[in-house]
Amino acid sequence: MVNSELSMWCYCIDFTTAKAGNGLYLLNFLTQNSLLNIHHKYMQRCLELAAKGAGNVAPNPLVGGVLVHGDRIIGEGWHQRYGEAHAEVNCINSVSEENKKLITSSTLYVSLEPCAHFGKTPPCADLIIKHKIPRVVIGCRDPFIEVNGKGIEKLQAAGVEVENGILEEECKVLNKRFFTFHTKQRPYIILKWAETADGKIAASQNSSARETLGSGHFKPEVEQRLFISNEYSNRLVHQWRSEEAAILIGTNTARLDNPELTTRLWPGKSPVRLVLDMNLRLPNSLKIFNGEVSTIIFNSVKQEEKENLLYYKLQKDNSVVSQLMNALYQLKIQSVLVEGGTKVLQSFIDEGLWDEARLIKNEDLIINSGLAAPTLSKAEKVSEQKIHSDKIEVYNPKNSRPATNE
Ligand code: AOF
Ligand code: ZN
Repeated sequence: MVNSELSMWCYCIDFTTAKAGNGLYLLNFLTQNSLLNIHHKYMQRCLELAAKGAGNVAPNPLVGGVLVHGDRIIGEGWHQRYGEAHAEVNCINSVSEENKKLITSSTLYVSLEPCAHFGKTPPCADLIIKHKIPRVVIGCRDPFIEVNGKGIEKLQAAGVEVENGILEEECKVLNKRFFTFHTKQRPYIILKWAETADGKIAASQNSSARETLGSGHFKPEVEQRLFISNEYSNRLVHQWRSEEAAILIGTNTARLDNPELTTRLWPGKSPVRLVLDMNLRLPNSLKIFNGEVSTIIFNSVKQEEKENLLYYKLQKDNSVVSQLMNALYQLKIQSVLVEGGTKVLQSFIDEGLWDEARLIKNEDLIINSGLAAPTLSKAEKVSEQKIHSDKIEVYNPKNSRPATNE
C-alpha cells in the first residue's frame, strides 16, 4: 500500500472508530463519500488478490474477495486454480478460529458477482447465505449466462444486503477476455506485428516462385526470414503469448517464417496454435506440425482430429474471420493473439474485429522494399514504451469501452 493510500485509509478508520468522550462510537459520522472511499479501498484489495490467479484460472475469471469486520480485514482469498475453490470459499476458509464468530456481522467484498450455479464447485451465493454474511459489496455482475444477475437475486432473496458496481470498470478490465467472450460470443482479439521504420513487415517475396509445380503444395524449405524486433522485445512477445489462450497466423506466415509459436523465451504456457490453411497446402515438415502444442488447422477440406492436431472445416466462400470467431467461441477459446501476416491482420482490422493492437516498430531499421505492414484504422494509442531500438505502441479501437453485460 502506498503512503498516500495508507493515510487516506487511516483517515477513514479514524472516523469509523473514533471514540467520543462518553465512549460511544461515532459511526454516523461517515458521509456517503467516505463510505465510497472505504468500498474502493477494499475492492482495490480484491483486485490485487484476484490478479494473483493470473495464468492459472483461465477460462474462469480472476476473482478476489475480502471479508471485513468493522475496520479490519478478517479474511482474504482469490480463485487460485481452474476447477478449484472460488474466491469466496478461500476467503471464508481463511478466517481464523477466533474470528469465526465475527463472520455473521461482517461485509464480504468480492470483485465479481458470487456464482449461483453448480459448476465444478457449488454456488458461492449459497455459501454466503449459509455463513449468514449480512452484506456483500460486488465489483461487477458476472456475464456468464448461468450467473448473470442470479447470484445477486439469490442473495437478496435470502435477505443479504447487496451493493454492486464498486470499481466496476477496473473489475471488468481485469477480466476483459472473459467479459468479451461471454458478452460478444467471440474471443478477445489482440493484433500484434513488428514493422521496420519504413513500415514493412517482411522482405519482398515472390511467392509463386516457391510453389512446387503441379503438386499444389509449397516447398518446405524457407527463405531467410527478416528479424525486425530485438531480443528484449522478443521476450516480451513470448510473455504476451503465454497470457493468451491461442495464437493465430495465416498460411504465408506459416510457410515463409516456419514459426514455432511457443513461449520458449518466457516461463509460461504455450497457447494453442491456430493456422489458416484453407486449401491444406502447408507441408507437414513445418514446426507447427511437430505435435508439441495443440494445433488447429482451419481449412475448407476436412474435419478431422489426430493427436494434438485438429483440422477444423470452414466454408470457403463466407467471411473467414467471422466463421473463425464462431468456431473459436464453440471451441471455448477466450483470447487470441493474431501474429500475422499482413493479410490476416488487415482482415481483422477491416472487419472491426479487434480489441487491442500491439505494434513493435524498429526505429533503426529501414529496408526500402518489402511487404507493407497492416494499416490500423479507427484506433487510438493508449500506451508507448521504448525497448532499445524498438518502440512498442498499444492501440485500442476508438471509443471502445470494456465489454458490458448490461
Ligand atoms: C465466483 N467466484 O472466484 C469465480 C467465479 O466451474 P466453476 O464452478 O469453477 O464455475 C466457473 C464459473 O464461475 C465462471 O464461468 C464464472 O461465471 C464463475 N466464476 N465465481 O463466485 C469466483 N471464479
Ligand atoms: Zn462461485
